[in-house]
Amino acid sequence: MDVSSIVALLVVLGFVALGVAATIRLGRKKDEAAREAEEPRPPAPSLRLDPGVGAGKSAPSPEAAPVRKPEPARKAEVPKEPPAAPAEAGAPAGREKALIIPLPVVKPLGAGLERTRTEGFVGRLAALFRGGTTVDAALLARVEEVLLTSDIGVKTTGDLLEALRVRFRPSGGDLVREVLDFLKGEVQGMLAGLPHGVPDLPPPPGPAVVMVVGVNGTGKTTTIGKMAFFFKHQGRKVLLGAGDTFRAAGADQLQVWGERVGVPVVSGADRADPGSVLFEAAKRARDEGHDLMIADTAGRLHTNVNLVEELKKVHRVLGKVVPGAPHEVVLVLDATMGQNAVRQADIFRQAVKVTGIALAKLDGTAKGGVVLSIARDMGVPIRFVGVGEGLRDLRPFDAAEFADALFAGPTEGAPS
Ligand SMILES: Nc1nc2c(ncn2[C@@H]2O[C@H](COP(=O)(O)OP(=O)(O)OP(=O)(O)O)[C@@H](O)[C@H]2O)c(=O)[nH]1
Ligand SMILES: [Mg+2]
Repeated sequence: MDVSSIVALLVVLGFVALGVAATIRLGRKKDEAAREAEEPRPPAPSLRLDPGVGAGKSAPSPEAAPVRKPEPARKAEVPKEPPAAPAEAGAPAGREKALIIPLPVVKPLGAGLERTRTEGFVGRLAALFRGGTTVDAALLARVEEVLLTSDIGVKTTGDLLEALRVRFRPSGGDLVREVLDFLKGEVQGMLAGLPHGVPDLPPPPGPAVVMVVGVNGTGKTTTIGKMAFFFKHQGRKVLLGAGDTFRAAGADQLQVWGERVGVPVVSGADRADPGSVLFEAAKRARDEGHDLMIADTAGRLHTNVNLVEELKKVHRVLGKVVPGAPHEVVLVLDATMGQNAVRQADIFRQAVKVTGIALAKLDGTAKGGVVLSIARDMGVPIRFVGVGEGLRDLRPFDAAEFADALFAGPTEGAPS
């Protein structure tokens, strides 16, 4: 075979190879098309809501993602809410990530203070100053009456009145706005001295232990559920201990919250010794690598003496399992009780050293001014405020944010 024949043969072989390759590719495309025709197309990507992780001050704007207003639930019922979506349990994977709209872990404070701003002392003060131009003795006397009959406490009443008398000088603008701005500055200053907000818990590996106490019905179990959600999104591995064995269904209620948040709950039988249930819970938290254990406790026993003794015992037991525990004792107060909430706290303060307050039900009351009384008269930092019954309805307390939300306009709803 001469050279030209060999070249011709190679050219022919080349064409044959190209033809075979093209046929194979065409075949694959056909297969794909056939598969697509057989399988239903995935639905167009729908937008999912994700709670995000930046709680508190860094939470995204509430306008970006409206939060459902929860229905009020009857006492001791766990309000219905779908369990946390998988995306809530951690960072979403792959393509889903681009479709997530961040939703704050916590609800904005403004909504929770609406009634205090309109019907409470802020609204009533605004009504007094509306249309006025000067602040005379007669007006100040009426201001005193409003403050004394509100829930801000005697000490705060005296201090605010004195500040208005001595330092407030209207500049001729809108008097209501000027007074509210002045009071905002005063309130911020009054609250500034205490380390409010999320407690400084020992960092992982823990477990850090939080003991939650308070009168029955104030919102302990609900607050624990919301706290578990909050701390889980801070990256903590949370375990709950059902130490309220006195009230039938107390443990079940915590169990429901545990399922909703996606954290384990250690509980005992009804009427089991709360010390032994919480001993077991703390031990499991320690041995299984949880870095936060939150203990629920009874709000009522046969007598207050029993209650005090039981809380003391639980406190001791937690310290036996985890040295230094409990690292935080949160007293849950019911904001709708106003000044009575402060008085009710005494019994718990006799039993254990309360290191922080969670003020529940701020959304359902015009008595939000009680925050000032709690912080100043009790001298205990406010850790969280509850603004509803949903997972996200717990807000780390920030004094500046509180004063801003409290004295923000408009106050048209105020009585005149
Ligand atoms: N609107 C509103 N309701 C709340 C809030 N916190 C709790 N609640 C409701 O208050 C009621 C009592 O709450 P619980 O968590 O059961 O109170 P508790 O202190 O554990 O009560 P006991 O277990 O009986 O001692 C329930 O209906 C809760 O849904 C809140 O921040 N806002
Ligand atoms: Mg409870």
